[in-house]
Amino acid sequence: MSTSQVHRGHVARLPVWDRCAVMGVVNVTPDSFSDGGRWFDTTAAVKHGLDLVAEGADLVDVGGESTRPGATRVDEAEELRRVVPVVRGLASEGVTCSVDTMRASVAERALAAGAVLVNDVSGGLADPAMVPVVAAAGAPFVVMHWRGFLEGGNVRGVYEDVVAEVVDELHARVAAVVEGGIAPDHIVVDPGLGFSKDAGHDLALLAHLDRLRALGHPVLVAASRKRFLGHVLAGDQGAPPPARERDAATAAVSAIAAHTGAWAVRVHEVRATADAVRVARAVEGAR
Ligand code: PMM
Repeated sequence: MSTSQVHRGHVARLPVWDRCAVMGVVNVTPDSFSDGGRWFDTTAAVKHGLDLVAEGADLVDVGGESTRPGATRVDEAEELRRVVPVVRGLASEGVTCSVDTMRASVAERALAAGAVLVNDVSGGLADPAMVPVVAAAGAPFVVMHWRGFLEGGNVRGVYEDVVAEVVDELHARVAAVVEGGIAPDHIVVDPGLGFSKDAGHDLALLAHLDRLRALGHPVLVAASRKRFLGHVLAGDQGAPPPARERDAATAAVSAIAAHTGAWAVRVHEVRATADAVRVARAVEGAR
């Protein structure tokens, strides 16, 4: 087998994987859109994270606030209460942890508790203290494409050319984050599937991941159980299957994303995606 490999980039201070990495999701929330309420208790959440690693997750993303459309924000004390002990528990078991938060205080405390990556769906826009905190910690940072909170529908989801606009807006955001002191080799970009985007937008972005890769940063793809998959599976007339019945479709996206050079995929159900990224790697190796 040849060792030819797609160049997917490498994030400073994180382990190096020779294939697309698998980021397993632990949502410590009562209301996340796809797995809300199931891992709300600290012990159960830590156990779930360890199970995801046993199933093949390379890193585990811990979040305490749902970003579901229409979700109300949790207060800071509650988010800290949810996230920090779970990060501490997983990191103490040697798990590579990221923290999914829009709050600088939560990022800071999670980093102190052992998280090694900050995943901010607002790319630092929701909290002006976020970029300085991440820069001071020297931590890697996920910059997701974000046009604001999703209150009251999808009013910001209007594009003439979704791929060009997302690439341009991410480019500008990355420049701002670098200006704020985060080193370029610490930055991951993410198209933000489903955030101010409809199914057509999400599919166009997946079809053009190469254009995101051209930004020169590793790309994270988080399609897991999202609305656009329900839309694809339902067809034109049918009702979309519920979120937990979208895992096979999620694994299909993982294979496509891995094949197109994504650095990592973020998923709720790890097992099938762990297989998908390994198959993609084997296919690369046979080129
Ligand atoms: N989507 C959700 C949560 N966190 N993080 C990144 N980087 N990219 C995403 O698209 C993203 C995210 C949506 O919430 P879920 O955990 O309930 O699926």
